[in-house]
Order: sequence, then structure tokens, then C-alpha cells
Amino acid sequence: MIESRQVQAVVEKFRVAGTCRSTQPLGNGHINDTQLVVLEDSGAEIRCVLQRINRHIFQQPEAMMDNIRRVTTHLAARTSGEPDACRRCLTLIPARDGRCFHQDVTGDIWRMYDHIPGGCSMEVVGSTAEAFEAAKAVGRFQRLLADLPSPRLHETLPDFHHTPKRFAALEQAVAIDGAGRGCHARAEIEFAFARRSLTGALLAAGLPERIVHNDTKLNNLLFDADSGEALCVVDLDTVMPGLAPLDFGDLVRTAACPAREDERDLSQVELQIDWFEALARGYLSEAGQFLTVAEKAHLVCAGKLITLETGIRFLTDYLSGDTYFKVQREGQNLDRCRTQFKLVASIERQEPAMQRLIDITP
Ligand code: ADP
Ligand code: GN1
Ligand code: MG
Repeated sequence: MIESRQVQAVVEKFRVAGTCRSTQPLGNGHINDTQLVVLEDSGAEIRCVLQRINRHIFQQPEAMMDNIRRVTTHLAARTSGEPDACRRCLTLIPARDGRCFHQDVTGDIWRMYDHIPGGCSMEVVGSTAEAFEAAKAVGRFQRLLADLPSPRLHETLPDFHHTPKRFAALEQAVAIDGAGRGCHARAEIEFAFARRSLTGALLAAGLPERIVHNDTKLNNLLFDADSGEALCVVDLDTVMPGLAPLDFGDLVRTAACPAREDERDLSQVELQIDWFEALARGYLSEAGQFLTVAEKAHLVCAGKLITLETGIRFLTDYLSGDTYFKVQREGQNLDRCRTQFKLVASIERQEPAMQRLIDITP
């Protein structure tokens, strides 16, 4: 939580005019602290997004912010002149010292963005049209970044989607059982261990490295609240070199299933094949232009793998005492793991049909 009395002092470090009138938490992210800040300047209202970056996770903030600065600048240049351009990518507000973040005396790292007006994020999709829009926005994001000039972006979180290493971390957490919770998660541990041989599937495929988002879950997209059109991909902390199919995969994980990530009624957790089909059409309408045959052939695999990987990460964190993902209640990480594993099982059952849909989508 960010305390409201902190906000004015931090905001003053950025190149934004006005007096802070109100602040409120924004979104449901698991990692950073995000606030909507409303300022008033000579009677005009200015809305900004203030974020305190999780410094335990992001230990190279300068490199991370350098990636974000380059990516947002490039996206702005590539979309300038388009209708509604200022709502189509994030705009950083620089700090008064010219850097794109501020470090306070305690060492906390802060950054600010313009607030995108009329944008809203969702936790679950409600229609095939929304699924299509979400995936189109992700494909477009990748397409626009395909010609980002060198040098290579910093790899700020090495091995972020190295599923075998995530699996090894789970094995270690099971062996240590630091929070004494292993006895509550026997079935989940068994489910994960039975899928060890899957974990290397994508790394072994020799897919090309691209600039990807690496965290394209549904609530990292903003939609126009009136038209339902997907406006913008947010949460750029993990923009790095990576594998394009995994960005599609994270949408399969979060936008092809009607259940929330921590839903306890597992009967609601099923992959909806028509939503998946809409995701495939939306994504390929943009990414089809540059994907290789091998990348396209691994889209379904990526959906299954990132869902398994995310479940493994939630389970590892549950067993380790909830030190990584924010939780609002005890057992929430285990609930999150259960939805992921139920969805993996659902994908496994529907994999041939999913693959056929990919094969026939232009
Ligand atoms: P976290 O890293 O904690 O997930 P995000 O960057 O995803 O933080 O931001 C949390 C939520 O805040 C997003 O899901 C989105 O709803 C909202 N949000 C973030 N940036 C903006 C913005 N510039 N304009 C409007 N809403 C935003
Ligand atoms: C985290 O920050 P947020 O909530 O968008 C996590 C992702 C996970 C996701 C699971 C840096 O994303 O990798 O897939 O939770 N981000 C980081 O919901 O670890
Ligand atoms: Mg987020």
C-alpha cells in the first residue's frame, strides 16, 4: 500500500504540475503498488498513474526503465498520427532530474505515466469479441516492436519464462517445505511432477528471439470503456527478448476461461473453445504477418506451458510462504495454482481441436 501522505512528496519529483487532490489504488496487479493520482492545476484536473516498483523482484530498475523508455518511445513514434494515438501506448512522465524514475531516500523506486482516459481493464472476458480485441492488441504490440532499433533490450529478469528452471524451483520448495504447507498441496505437487517432461517443450523448439511483453495477462490490457475496443497494452516491466508464442499463451491462460485466477469453484474453470478461436483470429490478424511456421505451430503448446508454469510459480510461492505474489488471504496462491492446473487439464483434453483451429486460421 502507498500511504496518501507519501504521494504528494513523490509526485513533486516528477515533471507534472498541480496539487494532489486524491489518490486511489488502481488495478489488481500482484507485484507493484499502483495508484491513480488526481492533481489540480489552475482549475484543470490532471490524472496520472503512480507506481512503486517492487524492488525485491526488479533489482535492475535502471535497466528495466531503460527498456520501457525505449519501447514507449518507439510505440509512440510508430502510432503517431493514428486516431486516438495518445491512448494507444503508455507515456512516461519524466522525473525532474531528467531520469524516467525517482528513487527516494528509502531506496524505493517510483515512476509515473499519463493516465489513459476512458480505459478499463478486466479480470475475465465476457465475449468472443473481447477475446478477439485482446489478442489483436497483443499481436499489434509485437508487430510494432519488431523493428525496434538495436541494441538488444536488457534481460532484466533472466530466465523469466524458463519453465524447467521454474520446475526446479518447485522441486526445491517441495523439499524444503519452508511454510509447512506441503501436506495441503499433495495433489497439486503430484500434478506438476507428472508433467516434468513437458516443461522444456518450447525451449527445445528453436524458436526465434523477439521483443515480447512476457506478461500479457488480460488485466494488463486497457479497453475503451464505451466501445470495448482494446486500446493499449500496459505493465511493461517485463518487456524483454523472449518467445512470441508465450504472449499469445498468456492470453489463452487468462482470456479463454471464464473463471478468475483465484476462483475456488473449479467447475467454472474450462477452456472455452470459441474464445480460444477468437484469440487465435485476433492475434494472427496482426502477428500472422511476421510469425514463422514453427512459431505458429507452437501457439497451443505455449498456452498449455505458460498455464502450467504459472501454476508451478503459484504453488512454489504457496509452499514458500507467499513471498512473491501479493495475497489477500491465506491459501490464495494455492487457489490460484488449482485454477491453473485445472485449466492445463482442460487444454490437454482440447488440444487437438485447438491445434486444428490454429491450422485453419490465416
Ligand atoms: P502491476 O505491475 O501491479 O500489475 P500495472 O502496470 O499492471 O501494475 O497496473 C495496474 C492496473 O492499473 C492495470 O491493470 C490497469 O488497469 C491500470 N493502469 C495501469 N497503467 C495505466 C494507465 N496509464 N492508464 C490507465 N490505467 C492504467
Ligand atoms: C504477475 O504484475 P502482474 O500482476 O501483471 C507476474 C506474472 C504472472 C502474473 C500471474 C513480474 O503479473 O509473471 O504471470 O502475476 N509478474 C511478474 O497473474 O512476476
Ligand atoms: Mg499488471
